[in-house]
Amino acid sequence: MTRNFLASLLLSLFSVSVCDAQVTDPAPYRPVPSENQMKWQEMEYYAFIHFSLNTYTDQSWGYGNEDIHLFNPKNLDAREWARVCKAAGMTGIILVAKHHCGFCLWPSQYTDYSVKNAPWKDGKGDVVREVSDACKEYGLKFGVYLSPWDRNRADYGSPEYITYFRNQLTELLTNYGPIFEIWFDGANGGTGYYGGAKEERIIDPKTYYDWPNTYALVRKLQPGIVIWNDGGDRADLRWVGTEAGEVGETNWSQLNRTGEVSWPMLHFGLEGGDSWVSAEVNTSIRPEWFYHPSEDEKVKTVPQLLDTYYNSIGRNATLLLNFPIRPDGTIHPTDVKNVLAMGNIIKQSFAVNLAKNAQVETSNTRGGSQKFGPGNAVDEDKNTYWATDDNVNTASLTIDLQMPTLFNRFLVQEYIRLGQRVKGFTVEALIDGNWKEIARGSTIGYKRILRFPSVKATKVRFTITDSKSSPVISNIGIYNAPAILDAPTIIRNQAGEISITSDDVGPSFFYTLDGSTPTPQSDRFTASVPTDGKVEVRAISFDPSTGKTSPEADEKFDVCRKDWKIVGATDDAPYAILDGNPATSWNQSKDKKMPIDLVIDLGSEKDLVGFKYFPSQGMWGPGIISDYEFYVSSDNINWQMVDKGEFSNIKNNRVWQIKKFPLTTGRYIKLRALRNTDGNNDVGYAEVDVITN
Ligand code: FUL
Repeated sequence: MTRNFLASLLLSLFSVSVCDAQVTDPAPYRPVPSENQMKWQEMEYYAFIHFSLNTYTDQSWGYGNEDIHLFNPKNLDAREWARVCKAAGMTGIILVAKHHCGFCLWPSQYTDYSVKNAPWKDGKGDVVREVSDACKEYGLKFGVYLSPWDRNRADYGSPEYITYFRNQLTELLTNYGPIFEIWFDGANGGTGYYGGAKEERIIDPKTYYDWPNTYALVRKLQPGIVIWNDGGDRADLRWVGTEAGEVGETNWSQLNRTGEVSWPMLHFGLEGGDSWVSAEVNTSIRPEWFYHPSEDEKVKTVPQLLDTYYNSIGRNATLLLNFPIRPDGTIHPTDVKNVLAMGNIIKQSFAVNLAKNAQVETSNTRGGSQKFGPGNAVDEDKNTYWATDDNVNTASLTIDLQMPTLFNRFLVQEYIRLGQRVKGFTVEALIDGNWKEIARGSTIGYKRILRFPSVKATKVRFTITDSKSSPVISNIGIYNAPAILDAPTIIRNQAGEISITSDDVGPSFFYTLDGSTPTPQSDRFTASVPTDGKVEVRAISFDPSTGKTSPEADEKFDVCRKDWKIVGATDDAPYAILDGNPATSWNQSKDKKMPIDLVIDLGSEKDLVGFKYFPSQGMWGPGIISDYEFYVSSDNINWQMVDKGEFSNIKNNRVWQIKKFPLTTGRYIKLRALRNTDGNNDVGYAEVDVITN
């Protein structure tokens, strides 16, 4: 190396650094996340654990007078829960320390309604301790759910209860090490045991808990915590408006500090909101939160879990996935199997980043400086980023894959420490010399993952088409995930015709009607299949290009509804209730007042032992029935009430409600709505069905 060359190299290095030093960092686009929110967002995926007296009573919400002696989990081993969570790729566990029934999983000194008076470990047990210890052992973070609503406490509704609530918070936040998140559930006030008063107590969730002081206590005891609160003051995180496992595709990590939060704000965030409030998708691996043996066949399948992953973590949210614990203290093997399989597929899907350290070029780089160069977007270093000049809000970055390469996932992350900016982007692929748009999205935020059918391309062009300020991109990944086939959806319409569909592109479907396992040698579904009477339909999707089959879908249909009539119907609209399609629904007329009846003529006498109600899945005025009575009649004049009760937790989890009653013969059924989840007179139904003997 000559002296001259060395000198000029030094000079050029010097001038690069001088030049880089002159190029200032992009100014933050406010609001920006706090350090606690940042650490929490990077956790991405963690578990919820629901376990309480409800586990022993088969309830969703305990009333507050459940017998404490029921709590005796013979095989509880929190290390096993932690092992599963860790192996599934999760980073933490949030334990429900106290649900609405008031029973405490730790030996609180402020109540007798806790594990200390249960037979488990002769009253010496402490589930909170066991889970926090197990988390430490497995390198997981630990969080707690403490229900503000307490249906056991005599003082609930009075100022004394707030002291009790804060005493409990203090116990949980001082005795169990660092807590990464606290969950204050939104369900608040209503009927309950309340120390024997057995009445309804209404509180104002916004004022009753004096959230500003409660938050101050929480933050003092746990400076590293994030607060989730659906019921009261704006906290650090937000609910996404559903427990179905998805946030809006457009997802801003902002809300306004004050003012009402509407459903769209929960689901999509608020563009331009003045506070950083990120989204957490909470959903259960089964339909309900607590364990119900009747749901052993309803554990989310691997494709459903993957969908949840892409619809949460892939849309700028975190995923809080719930395991309902069984009465013996263990997680059901199906839940374990599915969550581990999901974790494996995620691991495989993102194992090889085809964009890593690839050659990249851009339409604009901030100050032409290497410090903000496009290479930062493909170096897998979360602390470096590609940025454009101020006021350059549209730009593209092209990744050269060097040779035709197969892929089906595009991952992109903004450097959110400087705020969330991007409003729109496209992904194009250079296929056989031609650019083709393969995907597009709106917001990005912390992380956005797009899925599309596999393409083989030599280059990929990522274009930001709209941004609130000059974009700052910390990471881009391109992956080829293994093909996944969803279990197909089976629908039977009122005429008894079966149809089979799925969200996948290109699979064929095979089915059986005789209860046998479907295989690619079974009947192939081509057009709707007529059926009559009770029938079990089992079906699979099949990918001819790989020979792979999907998990099986299995639907049991009761009597055919061909001859059913909705009494009083003047047009076809109410028949959405009987069309077998859970996505369509019908609402009673707006001027009716509770109680509101739906009467169905079954066409002939039937031996009835139960009924099913599937609430409307719609966003607006769905009219979800919460309290009902069910009647049977032979003549539509004399009615016998055969069941009465509540659809617990239906507001947050709009799943099939199945109610059984003693055998009653009749031709007419009447579902009487006494109350809905919004306390108004809206009543809607997606599906109503009967269970016959
Ligand atoms: C809801 C509760 O009412 C459910 O029982 C469950 O705990 C869920 C996570 O939050 O609002």
